[in-house]
Amino acid sequence: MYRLVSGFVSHLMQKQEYSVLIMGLDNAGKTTLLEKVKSTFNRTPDVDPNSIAPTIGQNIGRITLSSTVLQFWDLGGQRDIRSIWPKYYAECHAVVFVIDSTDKERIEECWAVFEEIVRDSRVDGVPTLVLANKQDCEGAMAVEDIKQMFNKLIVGKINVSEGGVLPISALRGDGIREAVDWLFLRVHHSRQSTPF
Ligand code: G3D
Repeated sequence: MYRLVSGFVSHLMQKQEYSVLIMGLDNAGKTTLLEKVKSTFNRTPDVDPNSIAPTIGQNIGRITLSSTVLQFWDLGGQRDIRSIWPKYYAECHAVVFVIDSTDKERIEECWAVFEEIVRDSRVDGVPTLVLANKQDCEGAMAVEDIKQMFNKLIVGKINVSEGGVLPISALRGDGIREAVDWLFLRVHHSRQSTPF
């Protein structure tokens, strides 16, 4: 009887884990985002942005929200590293694609890379959130313009069943809670809603 009850209790206490991939071009602000998510939700001190080095391989961060664990994977964005991204697709529950809103020169490359991700059948039905980062910078592309590009270039062409675009400043922390709330709500309804 004790075993039965303790088994039931530990089942109730068990946290469901979901995996979120953070992708985007190099310099988009992926690692800064991950560090800000960790410091916001784990109440750890902010990391000095100057100490953030380019990602070789991956950075991982976990946060716990009530009975849910979100595990974030910050995959490096340099061209030669992007080829490893697809290896993670089959196991992910959500995709975050970070855009440097100040980098108008690379916006086409950015959408091309994004399109390649969402065209992959392994991310079919996976909630996909585009974050228009660096909104604190003067001259940054407005989120409305980025949404329009998203609608024109992406929606309708490919199957993004659950997509969204939100403005953030990873450096200042603006919009971080809204972005995590968006993910939290959707991972539970994701195609691959079976947690790890
Ligand atoms: P990456 O992991 O996508 O390659 P990083 O990008 O997180 O390393 O960030 C690249 C640069 O952009 C860093 O500046 C970082 O401080 C800056 N950055 C990231 N997010 C923001 C933001 O929201 N606002 C502003 N103003 N800058 C941001 P450095 O100078 O270290 O290259």
